[in-house]
Amino acid sequence: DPKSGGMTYERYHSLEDIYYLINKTSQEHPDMTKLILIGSSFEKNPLYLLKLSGRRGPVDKAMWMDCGIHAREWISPAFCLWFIKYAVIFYKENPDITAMLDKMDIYILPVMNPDGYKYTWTTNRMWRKNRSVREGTSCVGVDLNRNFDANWCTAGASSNPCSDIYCGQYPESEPEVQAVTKFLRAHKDSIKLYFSMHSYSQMLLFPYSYTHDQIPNHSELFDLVKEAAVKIRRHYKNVYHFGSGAKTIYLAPGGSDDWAYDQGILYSFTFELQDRGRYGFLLPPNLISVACNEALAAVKIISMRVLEK
Ligand code: ING
Ligand code: ZN
Repeated sequence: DPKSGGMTYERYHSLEDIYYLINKTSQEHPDMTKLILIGSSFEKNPLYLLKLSGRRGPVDKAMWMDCGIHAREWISPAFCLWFIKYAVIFYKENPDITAMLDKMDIYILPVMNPDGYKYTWTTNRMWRKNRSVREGTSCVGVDLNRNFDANWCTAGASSNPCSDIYCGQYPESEPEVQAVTKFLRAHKDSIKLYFSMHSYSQMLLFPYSYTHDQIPNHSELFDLVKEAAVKIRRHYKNVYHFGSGAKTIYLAPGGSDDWAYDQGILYSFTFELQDRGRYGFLLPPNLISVACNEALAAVKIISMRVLEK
């Protein structure tokens, strides 16, 4: 249990602290980690990816996880940091994380939207989008989870730059989305699993969100998220809803998991972490550990099942 493993991540961290922490982790564990710069944000903040690997030779499988697409969803970057810390502490201690790191590389992007995240710390705690500006409007920001090239800007997104679900001027117009899609395209043969972490509402979602149509392996993914939700319910007494995005939450085009799925990453998920609305985006720090532990349990179950296939 990470609580007994010296996890001191029960607080939220500023962007500067997050850069410091992932840099420190990579220096303390050079045998298991590699820091990769995949691009930079609109305001030129770096987009650092941490690659986690077991102490073994090269493997041909990989998993991707991004956090912090949306600025105000603070539990999401907290989860990526929690996962990184858990992996380096419990590799060779916990059988699941050991199997995961022995069989695949894990790429983690702790903050996909650094400009927005910074803005929630300094100016507006409820900011969602990135901070890009363009000519012709005084409104700022694009919803990065509407900017992927997946049925872009149809029902469930907005072409109004002032909207919180603004899709941008064209698909992949945003540097943060460009950096991620470039990396995923270059590694899509090895990446078998895609996870995107959001909050709130406690849901385990999979494609599609851009249409009510079912994906070909719908029942397989349904069984995976169901097993994860049952585990969370038993172990943590918390209810997570599950299913395809369009049916479970709402119609939303241009999302990252739908795009990843259509690129051929057939195990693609979006998690909505705690809570169900009591605190919403303002989840208090004392709830970070349970929120992260239950999400970790879900990531483990799903990825272990996929590795068995
Ligand atoms: N929810 C997601 C959003 O971007 C989602 C839901 C999931 C959309 C998958 C598209 C694809 O609206 C939050 N809380 O951001
Ligand atoms: Zn979100």
